[in-house]
Amino acid sequence: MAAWNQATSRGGATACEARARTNSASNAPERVHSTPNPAFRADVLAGLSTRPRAIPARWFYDRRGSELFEEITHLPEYYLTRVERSILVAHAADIAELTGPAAAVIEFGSGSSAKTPLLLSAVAPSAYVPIDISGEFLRESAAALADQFPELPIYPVEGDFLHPLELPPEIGDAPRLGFFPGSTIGNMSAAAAVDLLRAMADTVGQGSKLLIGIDRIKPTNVLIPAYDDAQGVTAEFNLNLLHRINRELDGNLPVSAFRHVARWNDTEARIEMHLEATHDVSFAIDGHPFAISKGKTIHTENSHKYGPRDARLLLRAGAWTPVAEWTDRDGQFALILAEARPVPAAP
Ligand code: AVJ
Repeated sequence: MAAWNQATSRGGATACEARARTNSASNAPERVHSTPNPAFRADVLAGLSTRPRAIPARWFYDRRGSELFEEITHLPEYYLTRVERSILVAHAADIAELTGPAAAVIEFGSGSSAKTPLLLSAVAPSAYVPIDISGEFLRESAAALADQFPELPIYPVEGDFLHPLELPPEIGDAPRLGFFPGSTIGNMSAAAAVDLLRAMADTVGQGSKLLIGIDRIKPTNVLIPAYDDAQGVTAEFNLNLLHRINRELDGNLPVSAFRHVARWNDTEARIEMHLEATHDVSFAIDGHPFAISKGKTIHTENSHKYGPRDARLLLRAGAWTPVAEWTDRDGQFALILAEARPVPAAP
């Protein structure tokens, strides 16, 4: 572990826009699976009309997509989840020492993985606040965690954490520990990541901490298979986006005419996923006609990777001061603890 410097300042709470709705774990109805989502429709129609064609990666995660992603996390080639979890296990005591007891753990994205219980067991929090845009996932993961941690107060917040959110007043003035595992930040451009980090700092407030998982740059013979596995699960995950368009947006995309492509973009330091047309295709979505020629792609995901200094620079740009960092023995993945501190104007 490397600890650069530690401060104990705790600042005032947040001034937030009220974009969130807090609710208890069991009071909302199940979302109907195929409810037309106007934002999805708009992103798909716009994304297929611009060049290069691109659809935001967040639309991967319908029910089927989330199942496939869960399957990806168990693949031998997909080291990220396994390695991040091993870092959490190996350094749980160090993390707990630096974060202190009785913090309110604020998770950005509701923790369906095994990582959340690991953190909660390690830091003995006073409350757990999962934030997710999907009320359905939120309720499911909150219910699962409530079984495992019957004494822990859980206050789910349904909302978009890209914007500052109001935290549940029940957490009081407990110190706040943000948790953003999985290198999800890698899906964003550097500019969008900085905006997100600043929104997170606004949500949790000055003096709060953030434990964030960030995947590292590494050789392509490791990176490419992680995003193009031998069993074809990642290909299915990528192609599910086209199935989802057909299911939810009244599309007739010929899914079998597309193939999954994962490539390393060295200048941008990212893995890109694309869906490439294997021959000329034409189709319609909700009555809008489209054509894609053979060899052209729909860009579906970026997964940015960061060297040690890159990651710390990103955090600083996003108003977070790195405090400590843990990696696995091969330096494949980093867990970084940072603190929201005002950036001095000079020098
Ligand atoms: C959940 C965004 C971290 O980029 O590694 C996995 C998603 N895409 N395989 C990643 C993903 C293809 C994943 N994140």
